[in-house]
Amino acid sequence: MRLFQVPWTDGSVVPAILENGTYTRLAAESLTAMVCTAAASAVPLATVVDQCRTDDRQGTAGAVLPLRPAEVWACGCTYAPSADFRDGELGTRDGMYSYVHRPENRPEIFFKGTSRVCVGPGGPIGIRSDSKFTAPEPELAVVIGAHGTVLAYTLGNDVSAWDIERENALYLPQSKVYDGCCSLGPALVTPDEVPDPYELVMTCTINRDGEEIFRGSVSTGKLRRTIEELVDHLTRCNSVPTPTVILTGTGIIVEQDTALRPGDVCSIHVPEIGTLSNPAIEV
Ligand code: DO4
Ligand code: MG
Repeated sequence: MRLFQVPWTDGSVVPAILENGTYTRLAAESLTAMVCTAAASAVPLATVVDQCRTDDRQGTAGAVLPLRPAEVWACGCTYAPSADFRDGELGTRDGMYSYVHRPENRPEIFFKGTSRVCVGPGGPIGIRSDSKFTAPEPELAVVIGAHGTVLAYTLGNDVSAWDIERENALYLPQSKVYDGCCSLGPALVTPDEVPDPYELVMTCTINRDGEEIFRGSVSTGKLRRTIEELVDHLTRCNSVPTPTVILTGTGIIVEQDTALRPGDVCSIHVPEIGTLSNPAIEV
């Protein structure tokens, strides 16, 4: 199932399911409420959706932020290019980033924020005014409930002020958490539609003044941790609320010559999930 928050003909924003090009309104307050119901009653999100179907339909809709996560956490250096690039920029070949990349060691997991810092499709992602090198980080995002159950997948952009992180690793929270640092969407996709989350092909582009200045792609088959392992580490001794989103790390690296500038449009695409596009602004 592909689930969206969409502006409806009556002017409200409602949860809806997209099937055969038509949106069917779901009788619930929001997808966030439906995810909470699924987690609380320990049933798949698809079951809750089936209980909420109505006869109210419309053909087109512009999607907005599909979920208001209570918490967003992000995993780092789960793909080799991220660990190699970061160690390389610090002039080391096997440094602290490669250490957390190795599966025998504890993964890197950091707090990315709450829904306060999240935008949906079309919403502006932020470039800190004190950063000269802010880059998108396209990532598979997993929506989990309080007990760590995977409820849905979506796409996430872990927008990061890399120059601030590079100056000193202790600045990581400032490089990662600020207004518009995270975009999510366009849809929540139920796990039955993503039979193998390690076989997704993700593409990221940056467009500037109508010209594509960056294109990169990666398969989630290159993710060096399992989703279960990341969820297990996150929820160890840490009772996360429903809904929590985990960003699983970036396998696509944008270097300084294509750092984000205000007005750029960054798009992340995975065929099974959709396209998440966001313009960048200075914050
Ligand atoms: O180690 C810093 C953050 C890495 C990260 O966000 C990623 O690899 O996606
Ligand atoms: Mg990241």
